[in-house]
Amino acid sequence: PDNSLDDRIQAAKRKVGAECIILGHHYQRDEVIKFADFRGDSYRLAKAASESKGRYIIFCGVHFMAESADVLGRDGQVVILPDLNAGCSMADMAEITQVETAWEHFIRAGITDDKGTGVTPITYVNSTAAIKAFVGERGGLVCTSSNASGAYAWATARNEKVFFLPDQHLGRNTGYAKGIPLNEMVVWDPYMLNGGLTNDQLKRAKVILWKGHCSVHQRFLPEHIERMRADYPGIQIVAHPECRWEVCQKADATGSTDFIIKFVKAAPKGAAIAIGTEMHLVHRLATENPDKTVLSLDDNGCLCTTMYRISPQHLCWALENLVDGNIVNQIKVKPKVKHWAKVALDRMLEVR
Ligand code: CIZ
Ligand code: SF4
Repeated sequence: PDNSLDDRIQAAKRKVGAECIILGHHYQRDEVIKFADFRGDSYRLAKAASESKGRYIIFCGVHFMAESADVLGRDGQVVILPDLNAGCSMADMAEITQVETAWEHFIRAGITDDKGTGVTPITYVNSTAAIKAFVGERGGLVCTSSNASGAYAWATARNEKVFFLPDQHLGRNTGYAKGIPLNEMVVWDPYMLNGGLTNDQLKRAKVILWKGHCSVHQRFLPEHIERMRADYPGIQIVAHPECRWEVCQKADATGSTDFIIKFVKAAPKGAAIAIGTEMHLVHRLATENPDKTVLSLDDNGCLCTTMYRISPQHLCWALENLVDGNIVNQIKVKPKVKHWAKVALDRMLEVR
């Protein structure tokens, strides 16, 4: 291993000083997250970005998170994503033009209008800034996995119907927890004519889910839980709500990455816990809690390959460039998109 890299990162960080804050998502590798001034789930990181005083934010996470930081940051603040290839396969499952097509169809079907009377759109934070803006302009809001329940309450106070993007699992799990039966939720498939739904189905539905998912979390299956319970009697299962409904139903608890961390910390000495989320967080929790048995729900461990793209080399490169006065990989949301995306994100920060 190249141990000089750590020294270079530390030296560059010292040189840029308080002007630069490094944010790290829980799914980052240990070699990267150890340099973060602040770690969190996407809600806490968005909040940290909105409150940050420094001129530069280096975002060790994925593209949509850096976009949100740019939208929420002060004027003149610069957001840097160390590797531009760090995207999110779930966010890529909803394109703004597809969302516009869906909404135009909703208008034709008579369930809403241009302003969102009739349907409140909610987008999970794992989506492009353009979609956040679309939602904000139609009276909707952004949610994260830690405030999805509050976002549903906010949305249904406005309209009975919710359009949830782009994660069908988070949308279904949250709607169900709010008392909406599965048969009152339909799935809009952007690759099918009219989303694959009849007007009657659209009219009767309380929730219209976008057909998107996280390829990492969707790999956890109910069979994994059954096997864990057989192998480790008394084991506690905690799953991220991006997991399938069948998995979340069988788990003992579900919640965001911040929730999962608290869950493991609060468990008594000697407890066994299996976790359905990205493997870097699971491994870190296992190391930090040697008095407990912390396992991945799937023995193979599920890796988010795009989070993994942020390497110490990329972080070093971004920092050393800053020392030289160069800004690399700046993430800049267009001013027109920024306005309504901020409306939707501000609503997210107000809802708990
Ligand atoms: O991208 C994810 O899976 C996120 C945002 C997880 C979390 O709970 O922070
Ligand atoms: Fe996207 Fe899934 Fe990776 Fe989160 S874990 S960044 S939802 S691909």
